[in-house]
Amino acid sequence: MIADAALVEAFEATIAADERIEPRDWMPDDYRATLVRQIAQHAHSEIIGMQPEGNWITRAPSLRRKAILMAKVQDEAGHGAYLYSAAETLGVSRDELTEQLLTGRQKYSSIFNYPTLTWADMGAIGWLVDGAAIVNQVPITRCSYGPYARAMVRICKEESFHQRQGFEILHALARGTEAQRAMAQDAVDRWWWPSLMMFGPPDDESPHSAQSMAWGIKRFSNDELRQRFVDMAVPQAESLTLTLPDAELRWNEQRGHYDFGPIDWDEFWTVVKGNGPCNRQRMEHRRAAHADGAWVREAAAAYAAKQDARRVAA
Ligand code: FAQ
Repeated sequence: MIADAALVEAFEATIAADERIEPRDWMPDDYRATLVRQIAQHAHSEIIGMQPEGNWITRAPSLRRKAILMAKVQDEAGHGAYLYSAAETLGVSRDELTEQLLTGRQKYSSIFNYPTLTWADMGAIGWLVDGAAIVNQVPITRCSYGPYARAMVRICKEESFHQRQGFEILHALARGTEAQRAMAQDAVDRWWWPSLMMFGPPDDESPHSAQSMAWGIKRFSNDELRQRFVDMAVPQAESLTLTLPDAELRWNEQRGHYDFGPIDWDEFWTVVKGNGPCNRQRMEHRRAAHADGAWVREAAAAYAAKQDARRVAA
């Protein structure tokens, strides 16, 4: 009992001092569970997030565009791998996490349940989806859990590059033929609102925010980060000479921020509950990829066992 109180006190002192909790440290069960939930959801998002863009690798308009897109999709796989490793430091195995995704017990980001209909969607995903991801993730570099914070440093650097390449795709299309420009505008029109939804429900309907902020897992609320993203995107849209599909979007001198129109939260929850345009397709694809990869996992395990046996014999 006395030891428990000392452990709680040490944990709280670390959080209060804005220092990092490391895997060896004692932590409350709920803190651990919250981190597993968020990091796993984040990792699954990176892996499922490879599908919408993977869809365009064979149809990229030039060799240069194809090479860049392939590198981006590979980066997302890498982000998934770092994040699964960060989650494993909390005592869950990668197999368990994969199982939870495949059985629908853990989530992935709503955004990856929308279809990629044209090449311009590669631009809109890079600019808006990676842009929103950066705004959300830069504060996580200061998350109270060390392995998650450190994983996020490299991830954010790569996401910044992704965002620029998306912007550059749209920049080229917006200055291209009339049809290319229309394609760019259509992609932005379709991806704008789902990108705003990425930040999660409004603060007064976000069950986890208050506790996650008290623990230093989240540094800003969902609405604060959403506003930061809108403020960043509006001038960038102007420089692209594209419009954002919101008639209520305007600068509010008093607030020092852009006002924006209401978000369709019914659409968000429909997608989160599994009934978005591509939820079933994404999960079927993920399940098939997992089954197809069984022989690779078996071969890797057999090779590792052989290496271990050699080491023991030596
Ligand atoms: N989608 O109480 P809150 C990327 C759920 S970026 C689905 O506010 P929390 C890069 C939430 O889980 C995308 N579900 O929850 C990339 C909870 O449900 P639960 C990934 C959502 O955790 C770019 C419930 O709603 N980024 O992959 C969503 O405090 C391009 C109540 O919500 C991250 O995961 C949503 N959008 O705040 C890859 C960032 N929002 O679990 C490829 C890290 C909320 O109780 C291509 N995560 N929910 O059943 C976070 O910052 C937080 O988890 C939030 C949600 C802000 C997403």
